[in-house]
Amino acid sequence: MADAGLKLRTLRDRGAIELVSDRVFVDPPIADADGPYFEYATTWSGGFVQLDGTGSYDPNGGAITEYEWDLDLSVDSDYDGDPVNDVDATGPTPFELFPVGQTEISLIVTSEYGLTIEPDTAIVDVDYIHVEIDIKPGRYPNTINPRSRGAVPVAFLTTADFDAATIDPATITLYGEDFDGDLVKQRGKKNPVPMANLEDVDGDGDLDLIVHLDTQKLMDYELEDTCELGALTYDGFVVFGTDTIRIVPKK
Ligand SMILES: [Ca+2]
Ligand SMILES: [Ca+2]
Ligand SMILES: [Ca+2]
Ligand SMILES: [Ca+2]
Repeated sequence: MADAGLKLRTLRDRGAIELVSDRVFVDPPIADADGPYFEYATTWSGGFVQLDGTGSYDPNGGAITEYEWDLDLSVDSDYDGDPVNDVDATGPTPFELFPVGQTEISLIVTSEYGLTIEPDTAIVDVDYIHVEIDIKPGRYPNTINPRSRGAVPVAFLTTADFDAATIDPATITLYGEDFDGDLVKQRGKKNPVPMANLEDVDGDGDLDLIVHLDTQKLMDYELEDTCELGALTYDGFVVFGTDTIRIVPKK
């Protein structure tokens, strides 16, 4: 008996008994992945999103000691056969790159008393700023003569949700291409600037952006019936719009 009592005290002194009883009796911490998250893309492929797991808590008042995020529940990033158990990011507020589209993520947390039983999930949505564009403003169909040495005017329209003046004309390009504005005709020899100006092309009372695309540079690309154009806003977010074109005569 003396031996048993001594053993119990020794275990308690080493923390082993508290550890066992905590696992059995305390409530697990609650993970809060927050969300849904939405951000505009800053490249054609994605954008950075600030996650916030600080709503997670331990009902016993313990500190949260670990945050483990799986940043895509459809991707098995640690190659163990399970797509929902990855630790892709840690910490309460990771700032992470997500692809364009919707991604489901999850968070589990560990407190000084235990581990989340159910992970909390959230949706992360990254998208372009979708804009209305009008190739050859006010005219249809939007015919392009591939032998023309001139330019194709394109209007980026201002709407209730979007101010076309926020677009940097020096970045206008085709979908998937670098935002180097190479497509836009330049004016001025010494310090060339893109041919772009603000005017109300659709007569709705707000200023739209008109740019002039170099027809020959446009013809360097394999264009079909749809022209997909993009640009960056001055604060670095991707805008995207499409319009139909008809190339006549055919090359
Ligand atoms: Ca995963
Ligand atoms: Ca995995
Ligand atoms: Ca048109
Ligand atoms: Ca307008």
